[in-house]
Amino acid sequence: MFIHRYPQKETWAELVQRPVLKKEEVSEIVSEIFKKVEQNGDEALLEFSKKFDSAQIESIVISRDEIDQAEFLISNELKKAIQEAKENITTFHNSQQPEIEKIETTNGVICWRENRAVEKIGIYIPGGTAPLFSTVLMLAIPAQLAGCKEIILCTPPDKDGNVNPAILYTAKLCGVTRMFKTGGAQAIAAMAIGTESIPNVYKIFGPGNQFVVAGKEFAQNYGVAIDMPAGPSEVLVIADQQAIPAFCAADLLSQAEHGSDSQVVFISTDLNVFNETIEEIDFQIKKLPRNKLAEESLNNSHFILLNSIEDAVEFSNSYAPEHLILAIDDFQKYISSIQNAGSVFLGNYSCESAGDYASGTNHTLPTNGFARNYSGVSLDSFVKKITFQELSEKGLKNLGKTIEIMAEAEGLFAHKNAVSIRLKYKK
Ligand code: HSO
Ligand code: ZN
Repeated sequence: MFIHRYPQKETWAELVQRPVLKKEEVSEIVSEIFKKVEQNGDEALLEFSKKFDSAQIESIVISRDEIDQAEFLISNELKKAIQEAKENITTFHNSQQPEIEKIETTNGVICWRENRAVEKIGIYIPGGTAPLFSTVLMLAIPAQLAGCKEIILCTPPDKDGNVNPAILYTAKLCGVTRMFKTGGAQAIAAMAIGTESIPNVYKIFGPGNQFVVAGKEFAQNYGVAIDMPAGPSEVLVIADQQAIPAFCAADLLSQAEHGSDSQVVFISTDLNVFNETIEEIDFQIKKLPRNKLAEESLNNSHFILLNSIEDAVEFSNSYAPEHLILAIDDFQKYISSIQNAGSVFLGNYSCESAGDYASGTNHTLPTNGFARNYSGVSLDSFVKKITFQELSEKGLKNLGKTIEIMAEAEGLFAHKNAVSIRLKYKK
């Protein structure tokens, strides 16, 4: 934990840096994996499962039966919770459906845009210690609302060849059309290129380790789009004198437990809250099963005392956190000053976990400073917008001269003629 007491503004640029990962080695491995998947298809995926997941599986296709059995392997309580989260996420994302508005830009010239779903999308869900079935909700729900026809899911098997039933249950509930047992960069390669069993898709979504992240970057060479560039998960908490240290500590730990590379930043304008939050972290971390990961991530985290909330917001804007928690009294006053953040949590009761699971907002958000230029996943991520226009004869008469003059000035006489020929036309 790095503690900074009232650091000079000149030092902030250094504090907002994320650790830079060495990419070359990973890129080489990923490019080899893509080659193998391209050459050997399903066979390559089975081999990679043996190598990377220590799983001996016969098929990468998750059978109907396996999917249908999943609901009997999870508790009714969990099913109800997933259902409730699904409702809120559906409500929020459905409100993002656009209304088509036809605009008459000038007399007789009508323009509008219509959404069309990306027809085939792929969702990647990592395996490992935390089975992120909540990410299935965050990706499959808007995909289905947008009208994506094919929604496939890849997730790695455990060493017994099984996939977490909560992932399968949630995927079925949210309209995922086909599911496959394959993980890592090879799963990304399969969705980008296609294999005997896995259809190639047009856009790939979902989190993962550095191999998955590199795989998604590589997939773009195959004409596939990705949700956004990725990095480790982050939270920045701003706390004033009325913040509750135990809450702040819990929020910071909730992010820190994601992984040893999670980024956690705490800023306070109040010395007591600052010190007590640090004490609370020491106290709460002991009880966490994932305390080793949380501890490692906290070792690299910044705890900063600043003079004012204005300064804290300025710092946060230059850090551009994935999640920003404003545990401050008068948060309304600062909303318009927040320039760069993935998702913002207002007041003492808005914990990040709410957005991670069930309030309705999406938890797939820009990390690594990309909140400066990217939005989180939303309904828009699953559609393209097509523009339409209709000019009447009168419309072209109105606009024709303008187009002709511009075309001529660009030296493009065929363009000019496409207008002139119509203006001269006698029926
Ligand atoms: N905080 C993570 C999302 C997540 N948390 C999933 C729990 N499950 C990245 O925004
Ligand atoms: Zn989380």
